[in-house]
Amino acid sequence: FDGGYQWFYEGRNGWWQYDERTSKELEVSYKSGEKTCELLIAGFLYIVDLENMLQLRRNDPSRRRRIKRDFATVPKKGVAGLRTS
Ligand code: V3L
Repeated sequence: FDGGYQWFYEGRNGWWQYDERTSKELEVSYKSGEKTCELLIAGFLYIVDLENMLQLRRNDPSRRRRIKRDFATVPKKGVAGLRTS
């Protein structure tokens, strides 16, 4: 991954890393200068707003989470809901 960066979404008290496939999608969109990116996660469509760094459920935008692109080495809860350590 470019410069050791990864993508994260916010959990209750920490950050989850996106799964590898989704991270790659986000990175491509980000690098192309796209303002949004559509993701299919566990059967739900989400919009990622890359300008405001938010993930929103497409059919219920009140379900929103902050996201960040950060060093792969920062503390995290796990990957895509799977706890590490
Ligand atoms: N990747 C994987 N699962 C996701 C993602 C994503 N990008 N976005 C939402 N979900 P919502 P704590 C999260 C899951 O935003 O204890 C974590 O992965 C989301 O899972 O309302 O709060 C954990 O599994 C949630 O289960 O649409 O840190 C879980 O929350 C569900 O989709 C608990 O994490 C609805 O999220």
